[in-house]
Amino acid sequence: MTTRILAIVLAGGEGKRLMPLTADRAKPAVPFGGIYRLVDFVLSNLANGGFLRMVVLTQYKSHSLDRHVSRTWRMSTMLGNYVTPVPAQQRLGPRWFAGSADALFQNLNLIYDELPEHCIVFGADHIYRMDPRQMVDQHIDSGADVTVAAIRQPLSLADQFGVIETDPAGRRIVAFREKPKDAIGLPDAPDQIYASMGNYVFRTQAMIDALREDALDPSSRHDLGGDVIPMFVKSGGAEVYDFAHNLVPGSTERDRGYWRDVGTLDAYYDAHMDLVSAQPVFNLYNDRWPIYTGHDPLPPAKFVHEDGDRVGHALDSMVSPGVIVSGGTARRSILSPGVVLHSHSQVEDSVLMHGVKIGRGAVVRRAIIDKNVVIPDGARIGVDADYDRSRFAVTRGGVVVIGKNEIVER
Ligand code: ADQ
Repeated sequence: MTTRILAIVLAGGEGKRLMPLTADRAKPAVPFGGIYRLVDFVLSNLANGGFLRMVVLTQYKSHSLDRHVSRTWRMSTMLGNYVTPVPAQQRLGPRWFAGSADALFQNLNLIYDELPEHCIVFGADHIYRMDPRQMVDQHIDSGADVTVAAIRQPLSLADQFGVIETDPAGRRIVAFREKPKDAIGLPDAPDQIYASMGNYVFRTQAMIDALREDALDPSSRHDLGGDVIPMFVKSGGAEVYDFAHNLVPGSTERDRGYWRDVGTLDAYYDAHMDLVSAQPVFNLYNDRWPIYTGHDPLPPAKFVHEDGDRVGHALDSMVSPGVIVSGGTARRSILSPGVVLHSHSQVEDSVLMHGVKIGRGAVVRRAIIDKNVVIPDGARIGVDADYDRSRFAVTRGGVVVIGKNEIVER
């Protein structure tokens, strides 16, 4: 089955709402959970499902994304398998992709090369486990032109998603509105909507026809959700795949159906907090459906005493290789590779990215700190809201965010 299917991962999103984390990297390259990058989740889902021919369409600030994908996702080509990052090549003129549909249109040559019967087109910005085989099976059995994966979400978030209405049987899509401001709830749950996950399976010829038609339309924004999926809805060829039915090998009832769109800094932060609780709602410890990644060879994490009475320790936290907790304390936090906590430092409810150094006696609470930032001895972050707001980005939810090259003064 898999030889007739090409997987295309849309990884060109700019991720403006994740600034400053996307100041010099593409959104799918944003680190997550200490050792991963966002793109690892979709690629792992596809690889675990046996879809081993993948192209990753990149665009904005794609250097670290390209490097990560080519280094980590190198596969044996002997069996015809590959994961290839494809940068925007301006094949159709001196312009970048206008939107996700234009990104596909400009890369139709990849499809003509492979001649797959169906194309999986998945986004790269989500934290979840999904067995894509179950969606593909439904798509092939139903004969739909496109199948759209969907999940229930709160009505209050309707303007961030493609909102789907189905026929009474719950399969055929009768309306698809991209980010509506006036959505109403579902008949059986007035505070919920049925949201597109931005994951699609297309019959290839139907996709090519729709993309060509869209390309000729001067009023189109060339967006899959905004322009192309509604075309399929009109012709009656769009079906929904209900993510609630997806069962991933090794998953528990508790983490079944977990899916987070980490489009905003608060959502990104919350998804991390989902990882660190003692009974995490998203469990990374499932060796039947591993999330693959790659990082530098580093020694194991180390916890050391300093000053006699200070014992370096971490509780309800994820601690990556290369971390040294030297007489400091971490609680409910993510410590990425190479993080160092010096004596008497306290880190709570925080996400520390690669190589962050926390100075002696410093306090860090409810913060996201990007790569290699040095927090000086005695500094206090997340303690005094006015101080934080005068110096750093602070999210609506009150999380302090310190970008990659910011200098933090004491
Ligand atoms: P958004 O995420 O807002 O909504 P978009 O910004 O187009 O839509 O991103 C979709 C995916 O395509 C992301 O993975 C992004 O990285 C990628 N992408 C965006 N522009 C691209 C480009 N020019 N080239 C290559 N890749 C690009 C979408 C759907 C909604 C759905 C939500 C679910 O449009 O209907 O509800 O995803 O999160």
